[in-house]
Amino acid sequence: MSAAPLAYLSGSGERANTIVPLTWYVLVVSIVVCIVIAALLWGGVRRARFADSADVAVERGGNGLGWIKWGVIISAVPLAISLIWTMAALGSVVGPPRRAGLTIDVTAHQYWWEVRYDGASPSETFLTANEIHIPTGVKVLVRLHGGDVIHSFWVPQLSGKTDAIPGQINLTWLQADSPGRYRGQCSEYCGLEHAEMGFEVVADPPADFARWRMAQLQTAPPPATDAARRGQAFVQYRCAMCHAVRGTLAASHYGPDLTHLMSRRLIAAGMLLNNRGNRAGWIEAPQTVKPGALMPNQKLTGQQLNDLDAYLETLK
Ligand code: HEC
Ligand SMILES: [Cu+2]
Repeated sequence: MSAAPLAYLSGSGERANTIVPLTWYVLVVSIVVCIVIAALLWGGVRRARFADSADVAVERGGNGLGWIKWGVIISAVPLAISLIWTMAALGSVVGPPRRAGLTIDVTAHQYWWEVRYDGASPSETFLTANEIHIPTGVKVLVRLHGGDVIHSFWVPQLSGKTDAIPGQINLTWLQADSPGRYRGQCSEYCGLEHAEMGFEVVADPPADFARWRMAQLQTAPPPATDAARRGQAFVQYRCAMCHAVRGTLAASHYGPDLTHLMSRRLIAAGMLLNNRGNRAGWIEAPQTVKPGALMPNQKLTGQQLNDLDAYLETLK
């Protein structure tokens, strides 16, 4: 498995720290309920088995109302606790932060995530995909857009789920206490590759985040070798109707922005490690790797693949 686990029983930020204890409470109560019910059932079955043989006439048993009364009282208490707790937890995490340190726009597409960082001017704006960088300790407002159908944005260790709906902007927020990679996942069925619509939130100390942001702002460097030059020409001719590489003629935002492809740990929305073999396999036959993804198989020659990768490797 190439990705960080989709852990949801531990939290790593203000929002998750509010939600996770509630998750544990409901989990423990559910387990206790299962055990108690199973024990009662087992007891009942045993008693029936050891009762006298079948030829004894069925008798009217005692009054069962006591069981019902106590059953209701005993279940009402943990249910009421979880109701009140849920409302309190929702109340404290649901609203957007009054003062967000950073605002980003995330658009959910079948089956990947577009991430947009806006700056004071258009030249400070850039796009990336499937890897959301945030500074630690900062409340990050995320504006969620639906690119095609309804998706849902979920990073269990940092926040609850929020839908991304076409034609509407939903707000959620992230805040990570400690640096790390936190796995996220689309959690609203959106089509064939819904299960492979993952992403990662990368929390870095603010200075590292600032460095990452500066690096992302750079346009792609001009290719330095013949192979890379051929690769770039090929990208502009074959991939440019769907992909952008800033600083070149490729400028479509139908698919992920490839300007800094090599800065990402994973490709194909959290599915594959970003290494040479996986990149080649993906570009050659995305429909084998991720059937239903909106990138057609490219049917390339070995030479074309080599040139392409020689170029893609310069996109740091
Ligand atoms: C018809 C549109 C289309 C064409 C043409 C296309 N792609 Fe894609 N590409 C996509 C889409 C959509 C995705 C996202 C797929 C997913 O993850 O579900 C993608 C994903 C990728 C990724 C993974 C990016 C990431 O960060 O996850 C790479 C690399 C890539 N394409 C390279 C190429 C190259 C190189 C070419 C040209 C040889 C090409 N693509 C042609 C639409 C296209
Ligand atoms: Cu989805």
